[in-house]
Amino acid sequence: MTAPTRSTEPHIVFRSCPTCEASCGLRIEIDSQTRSVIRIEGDPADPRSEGYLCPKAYAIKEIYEDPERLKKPIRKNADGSWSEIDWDEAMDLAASRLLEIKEKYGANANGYYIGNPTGHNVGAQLYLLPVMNGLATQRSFSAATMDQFPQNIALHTMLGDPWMFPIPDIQRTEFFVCMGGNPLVSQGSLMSGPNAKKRLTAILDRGGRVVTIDPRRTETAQIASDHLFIKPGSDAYFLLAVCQVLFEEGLVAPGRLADFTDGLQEIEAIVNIYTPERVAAATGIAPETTRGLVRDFCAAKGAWYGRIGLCTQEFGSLASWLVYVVNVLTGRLDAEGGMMFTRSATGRSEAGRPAEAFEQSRYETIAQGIPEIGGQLPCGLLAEEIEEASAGEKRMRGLVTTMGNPVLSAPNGERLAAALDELDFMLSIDIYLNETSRHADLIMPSTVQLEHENYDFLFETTSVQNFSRWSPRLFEADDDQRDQWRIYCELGARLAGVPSWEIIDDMMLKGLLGMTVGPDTGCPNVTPEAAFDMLQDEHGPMRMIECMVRTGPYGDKFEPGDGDGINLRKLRAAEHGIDLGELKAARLPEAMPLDRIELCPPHITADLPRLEAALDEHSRPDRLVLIGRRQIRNMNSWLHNLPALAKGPNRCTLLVHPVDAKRLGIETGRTVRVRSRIAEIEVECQTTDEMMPGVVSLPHGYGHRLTGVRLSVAQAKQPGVCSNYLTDENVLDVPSGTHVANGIPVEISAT
Ligand SMILES: Nc1nc2c(c(=O)[nH]1)N[C@H]1C(S)=C(S)[C@@H](COP(=O)(O)OP(=O)(O)OC[C@H]3O[C@@H](n4cnc5c(=O)[nH]c(N)nc54)[C@H](O)[C@@H]3O)O[C@H]1N2
Ligand SMILES: Nc1nc2c(c(=O)[nH]1)N[C@H]1C(S)=C(S)[C@@H](COP(=O)(O)OP(=O)(O)OC[C@H]3O[C@@H](n4cnc5c(=O)[nH]c(N)nc54)[C@H](O)[C@@H]3O)O[C@H]1N2
Ligand code: SF4
Ligand SMILES: [Mo]
Repeated sequence: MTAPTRSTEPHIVFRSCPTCEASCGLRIEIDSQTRSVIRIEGDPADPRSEGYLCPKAYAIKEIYEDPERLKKPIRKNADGSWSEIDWDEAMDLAASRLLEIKEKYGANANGYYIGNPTGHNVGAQLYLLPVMNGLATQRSFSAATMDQFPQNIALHTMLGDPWMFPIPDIQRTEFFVCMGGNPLVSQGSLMSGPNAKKRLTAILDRGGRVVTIDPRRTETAQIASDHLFIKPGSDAYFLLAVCQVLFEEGLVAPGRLADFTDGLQEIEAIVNIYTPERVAAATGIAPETTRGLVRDFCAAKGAWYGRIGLCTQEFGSLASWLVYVVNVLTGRLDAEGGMMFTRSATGRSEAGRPAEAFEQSRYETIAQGIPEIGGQLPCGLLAEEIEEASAGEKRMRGLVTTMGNPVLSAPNGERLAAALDELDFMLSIDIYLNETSRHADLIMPSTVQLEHENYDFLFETTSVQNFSRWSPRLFEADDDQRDQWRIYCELGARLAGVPSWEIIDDMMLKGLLGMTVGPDTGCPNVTPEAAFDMLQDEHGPMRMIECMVRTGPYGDKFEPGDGDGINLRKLRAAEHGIDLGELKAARLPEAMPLDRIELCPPHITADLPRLEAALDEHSRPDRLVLIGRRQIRNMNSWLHNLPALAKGPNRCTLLVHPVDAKRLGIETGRTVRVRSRIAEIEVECQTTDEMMPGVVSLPHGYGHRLTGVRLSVAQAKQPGVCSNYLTDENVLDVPSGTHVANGIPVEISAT
């Protein structure tokens, strides 16, 4: 039942949009005969998106149709040209080269980099393990260290689960503080909910306030009730001052959280010296403004939220942690209208799950000895780990990049591009011959979203409303295409010397069943063997999802009959998804793995001296720093080859405040030179008072005019320049090893 039968009539299929976290419901008219999409509209019957969609809804159609999308593995010839090869040959080549490197130089001579679309593809998430186990290397890199990793670290050390994100209850809040996020463009991150504009406007309509704190007057700021400019990278100072005011004015009121929170006295001692006056020069926010905001927030039912602008900055962990601290001190964590926790259908936030110990410094990078944190190494250090000149004999010689484009997305892409050519072997699992995969020896493409089923596995844990959603496959792929999970499973089997991928798949499923059904589990009336036989599919990710959903909090527990519980059959029949209701309050402490909230985790507070030492530098009035900018028609680096999304004028422009522009002698339309410590680029300038003076902004994900890429639309329509050539890979948020993509010191001059 996974594919629609081939009918001659055009017909309507419903699925969720896999392009951003919002996961809007789409109503798609298709012609199965020609395997083509006729029309995409918002699905009015989707309980979450109610018909909303954004221009990127067309991405799935255009990716599916893109003539430059790869469908078969291609291998690089000695002269640099590419030839298609079959899957068996491709798998043999990849496994033999990676194993050869492992045998000759040790497991750590291989490494991998995992990119963002992983989060949008359930098969990719569930089946990474066989590849990771097969490689068994410590050289693990991912886009996380350019993204949410500081939040993972804060949650891991405070609650015992790095993935237990508190989500703003924007449906009920009366006072929403949004720092370092632009939900009108991103559609909400770790706050997944279609139509952010409608949801935020509703707060204002019910008499509430939306306060954005951002160095740019963003699209979100323009509909908000209040906007405060803040100097990039100074959020931790500001949030310490917020806490100082809470204590000074007797506004600390953790409520029921006090019963299971440690560190309330410690935080008071920490924040004591950070008066709004002391940090005002660093933040650019007047002391009375800070005090007024704190008083108003405490007087209303509020949620205080921070996102990527608070993560990928010099003090990302401190800032991310302090957002949670503010919510605890004001009793807003785990409370209605505050920051709440989802209860996912796949059972990943249930009581009783064990705390995964927070680990760090078990090993280090070769070149500089930068410690591993939570199993990750900073992704911008990939290059030096590969270079013979930096890492010598112990360098990385084999690399797998999958669903990622680090040459554009990670710091210092120019250095990375050169380093990739030093590798003995590189495999890219990607659908395009792009800035990163052009360096590979072999590219394995997966099917794309319309060619496989999906389940919103990650975003049911980050949604502003509980839901469970399966999406159908719309078109059968060609016989010789492979789903992402199959590629992983097959590669994993070959790396492990297991005769077939089916064995690996069954082993994984049986492992899962062993933990979730049988005596001493939530499903005591069924044995793992019996449950195995009851599953709908023969293989693949939906089998695992079926197991998780049936054993999860809303599941049928493998009980006979057609009770209220959900199962895969019901999910597959629910073409608009299943609404599981509003987020519920008071899930703590049961739903967190630690017994008590650790308000001041030593791993994070150890970074406070670094923050204190930087106060004078941040207070300097003459700093000029660069921040990023997301745009409606982009998704990081990879939608620029789609005609509908690439049209229009050049979007890769440097925004500069008119006062700065005048001082620098530059103006709109002029090409200007931007120099950071590591590089210099030239880019078109656009002046606007949206920017805070002293701050300039450039979007990331551009820079497509490199030789050897097969992205003709992107190259012709939106080539842009790569902002990450300016991102210094050696400047890190210390507790998380996350890179600093916001607040990069730059110099600007006319060309
Ligand atoms: N300066 C700056 N840099 C940033 C950021 C920033 O704000 N500023 N943001 C960071 C963030 S948050 C992120 S998440 C990262 C993203 O970093 P990456 O994940 O490295 O980059 P993407 O551009 O998302 O690349 C996605 C890749 O996946 C491929 N792909 C897409 N769909 C499929 C598929 O179905 N199968 C396969 N096999 N491949 C597929 C695309 O062709 C593309 O090569 O960028 C980070 N970089
Ligand atoms: N259209 C579109 N949607 C996307 C993406 C996309 O590329 N395009 N990417 C997706 C991904 S991978 C992610 S992770 C999410 C991210 O989702 P968001 O976090 O909402 O992303 P941004 O729009 O980058 O918002 C970051 C904001 O932080 C501000 N900022 C920069 N530096 C600082 C600082 O030091 N302090 C403060 N307070 N603010 C600062 C920036 O001006 C910007 O407004 O979006 C997702 N959605
Ligand atoms: S907001 Fe996100 S999920 Fe919704 S249509 Fe646009 S890209 Fe798709
Ligand atoms: Mo991201």
